[in-house]
Amino acid sequence: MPAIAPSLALPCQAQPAGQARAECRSEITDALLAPQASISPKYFYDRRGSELFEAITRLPEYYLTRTERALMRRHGRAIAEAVGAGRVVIEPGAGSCDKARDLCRRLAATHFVGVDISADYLQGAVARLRAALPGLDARAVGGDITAGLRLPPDIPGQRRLVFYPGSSIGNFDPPQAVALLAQMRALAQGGGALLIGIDLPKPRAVLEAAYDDAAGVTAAFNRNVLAHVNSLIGSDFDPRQWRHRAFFNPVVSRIEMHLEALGPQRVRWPGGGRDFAAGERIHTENSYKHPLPAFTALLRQAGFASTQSWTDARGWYAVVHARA
Ligand code: AVJ
Repeated sequence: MPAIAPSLALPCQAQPAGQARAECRSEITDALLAPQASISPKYFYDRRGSELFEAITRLPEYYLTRTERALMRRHGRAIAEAVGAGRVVIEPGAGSCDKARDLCRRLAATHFVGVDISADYLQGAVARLRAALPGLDARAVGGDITAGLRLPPDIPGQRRLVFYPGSSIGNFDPPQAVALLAQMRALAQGGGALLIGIDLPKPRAVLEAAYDDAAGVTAAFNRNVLAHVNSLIGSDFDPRQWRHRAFFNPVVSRIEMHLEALGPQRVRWPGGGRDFAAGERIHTENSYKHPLPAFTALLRQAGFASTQSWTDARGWYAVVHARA
């Protein structure tokens, strides 16, 4: 499995100190020392990285967030009908819970479980959700669905809806995506379902602009991963010496993000280091753009049966409902 895919384990900052931390360290340094150096995209999201991602979602070029929101509004009634009322909504990577609020209201959901690595931020968001929807039993769970999730014991096992918006599934290579989807299906067994957002293939110029915006926010987001890695492993990357690169790779239908050394770089960390030649790259992210039929094939491989989907007029994005 390429090191670039977010590993199916907790990122460093969520690990307790000690041995796990050492494992994280070597996970990062092993990837940096591989012939093709890489950093997993899960390390984008420190505090600054999360803020930069929020800013990305508001960029004119980054159509994903607003296209998904418009789709969910436009087809809200049909989606609610397909999903059914009175659901237990479980959202991995819930973050601000903004998307969950509209959905839970429409579905008259009974329960909401937000799951996120950064539990502190999530607590606040879930508290706001509770205030907005007083009938909803809303909980915050710190953790990562990819690491095998443990839900509070009083969360009903029936009528669950796993909600995974935002096209985050695109960060995973197809075999890993299937493994993650299968875990979501296991979570929703017993009459449950998945509601997931995916970004679709579209003209290359549109895709590349979305990942290399004119204001340079995505470039700052990409370079910030080096500052985060510095704080995690004690390395001395100079983010200003690395250039943001984002391009569509049509062979595997994905956007790739890399950081390219502006000049020769000597990077050191406790116990090791690496020299990079001018122009050498560190691969930081893949963002797959599966055609809808290819994605439903992944869902079938993960064991999901019937699927129903909604797409915007331009065919840029889809929301898919799949029964577990
Ligand atoms: C959060 C994974 C959906 O791939 O579009 C945005 C992350 N990277 N700009 C995406 C991201 C660069 C985003 N996901």
